[in-house]
Amino acid sequence: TQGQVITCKAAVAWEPNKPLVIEDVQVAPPQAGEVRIKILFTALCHTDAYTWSGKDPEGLFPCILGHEAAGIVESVGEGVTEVQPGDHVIPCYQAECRECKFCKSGKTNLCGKVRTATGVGVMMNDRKSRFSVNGKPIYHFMGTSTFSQYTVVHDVSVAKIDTKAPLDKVCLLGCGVSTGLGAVWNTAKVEPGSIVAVFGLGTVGLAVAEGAKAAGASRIIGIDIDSKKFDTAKNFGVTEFVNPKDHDKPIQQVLVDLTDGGVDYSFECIGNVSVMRAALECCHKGWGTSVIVGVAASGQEISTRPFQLVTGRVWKGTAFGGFKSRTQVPWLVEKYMKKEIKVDEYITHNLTLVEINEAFDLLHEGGCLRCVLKV
Ligand code: NAD
Ligand code: AHE
Ligand code: ZN
Repeated sequence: TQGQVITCKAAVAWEPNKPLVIEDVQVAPPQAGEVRIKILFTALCHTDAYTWSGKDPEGLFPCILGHEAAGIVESVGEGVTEVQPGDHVIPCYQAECRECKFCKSGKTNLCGKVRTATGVGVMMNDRKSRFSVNGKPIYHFMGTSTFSQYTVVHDVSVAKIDTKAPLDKVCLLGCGVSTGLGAVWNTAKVEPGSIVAVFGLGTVGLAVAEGAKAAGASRIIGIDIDSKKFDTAKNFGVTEFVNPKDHDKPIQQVLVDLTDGGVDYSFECIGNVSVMRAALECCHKGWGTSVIVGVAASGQEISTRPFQLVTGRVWKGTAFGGFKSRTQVPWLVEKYMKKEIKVDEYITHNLTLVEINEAFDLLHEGGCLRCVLKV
């Protein structure tokens, strides 16, 4: 198949909010600096649902969504040296070129090399898509497009992993689990003894709790409007549970009262701007740090009284938990193989690519953390 167009099945989002359609998609061969991957497993993340909903200002249609996956390299374009056909890989929506201003700064995991292309659904080389259906181009998504049996990505967006790692599990390290852990370890840098609040106990929030437990937090307070989340959350390290619906006071006040003045670290893992405000304002005066992880819809803005920052609270955000993708995803896979981090526990459902619309329905039900699709 090397150098040839591959026709395979992919789930195409033709329009926002309309059911995805399994199509025969033509996938062009990888050009210079590109890698064609046979995707074996992909999970669904809330961000896929967000873009599908039409609320993502970068959302373009028709497109192939999906960004939490694992697969095997099928072929590589000219000049690609770090991976070869047969390598097991995780596609990374957050690239790492190791050469750009961002990568060299030592201050961020963001990479500038291909971001202008991935934000508009094309490849960097010729600003075109490698996907088409009957000659009609289909946009890429996040530089990954994993809801397809084959995808083409930039070489700077491919993490090569241990061939012994189970791809049906480690696909989760392509987004949600890594993001939650990294938000705690890299962005907040939670210290032993800290009091931590986690808003939203989906996969990302639970991974925050797991990361906080590993970092030695003394109290991990989980906040969710769905009380059913608490039983599961205990297994990920949450020590106390607060449902805002059980209180008349604003939730930030409830937390300040519970913690003698506020928490040391808080994490917003929902994508709701009023919760982001509460997460900042429940932080302790003088040092409390709040990290925004959730993705909020187009047009939404955050606000608080500047006095909150004047008096020492710090507001931060994180993309992919601050992890350098190509370097650290293989390390996360190793940690999973050594049973130092959980992954299996986040998988509540397993379906196949053709059942993807049911999988999206599940994502909106409380009982689903991650649904892994066999592609
Ligand atoms: P999810 O839908 O599984 O989890 C969200 C949780 O929040 C649910 O348990 C829900 O009951 C709870 N919730 C909803 N409204 C609430 C409220 N008002 N107060 C308290 N709890 C509330 O989603 P997920 O897959 O875990 O993703 C969480 C967020 O993180 C999404 O916005 C996603 O787009 C974003 N995300 C960001 C990054 C990043 O790199 N920054 C990476 C992955 C996901
Ligand atoms: N296009 C969206 C941005 C969405 C966003 O913030 N994405 C996160 C990853 S979410 C994964 O589930 C991210 O990494 N952002 C950094 C980047 O460069 O995109 C919008 O709202 O505009
Ligand atoms: Zn995601």
